[in-house]
Amino acid sequence: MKLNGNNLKIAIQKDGRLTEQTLKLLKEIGLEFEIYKRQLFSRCRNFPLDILFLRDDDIPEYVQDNTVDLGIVGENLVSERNANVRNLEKLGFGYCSLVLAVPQKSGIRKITDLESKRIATSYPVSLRTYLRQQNIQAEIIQLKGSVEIAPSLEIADAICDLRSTGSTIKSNNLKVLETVLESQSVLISSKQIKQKKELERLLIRIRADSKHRKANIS
Ligand code: PRT
Ligand code: ZN
Repeated sequence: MKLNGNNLKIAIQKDGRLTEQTLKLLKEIGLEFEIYKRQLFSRCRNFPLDILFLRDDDIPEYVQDNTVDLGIVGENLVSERNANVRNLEKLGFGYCSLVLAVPQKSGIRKITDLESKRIATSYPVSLRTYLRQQNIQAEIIQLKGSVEIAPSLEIADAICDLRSTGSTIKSNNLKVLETVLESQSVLISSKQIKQKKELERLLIRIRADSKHRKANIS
């Protein structure tokens, strides 16, 4: 099976924290499709849409470059990539915050104490922007994963990482100093979508669904 050039293309996370709820959302709005293992994409039976399964890291660029029309990712990733895309709708799942945290016994008690300190993160762009706004000069140590163990390895004085329940921060004897940004999953689109009518039809369904979900929560 090949991608259909006339169909809308949406990129979603293949296998991660957002996958289950993203698929649930697509099913809830009435899209009919099957997923088989190792398949790179699925075609909807009842809507001109192809669903591509990708690493979340690649989604903002794919949407920006118009390789795909739409994507579902965390807002944190959209800002980290400075992606030139449209944010169409917040989807109400995948909530987390990017926070600065320090060891519980650290002498760092306020943001300005971070001056000249080493901060480990997988989000260097967001952190750099934040530090610049706060007028703080610090050394950014970029790590791909396991950022929370950097202080106990003495390679950093603080970390800047995503937090949802807070249990990772706690179990690593860290405490939150400040929130850099709040995030949830978001529907993004390319700025050059051709299938405007189909997009509008899809958006109406997604907006109705997220309204319904938000109403159930409150
Ligand atoms: O394989 P792929 O590249 O697609 O996935 P990934 O491993 O890069 O990303 P994944 O699946 O971990 O996260 C995808 C998105 O989920 C993120 O970009 C966020 O938008 C969102 N999200 C929500 C989170 C969290 N909550 C979260 N808690 N992403 C990561 N975490 C990590 C955090 O980095 C830390 O290690 O969970 C740990 C902390 O969790 P708590 O609950 O202990 O606070
Ligand atoms: Zn990723």
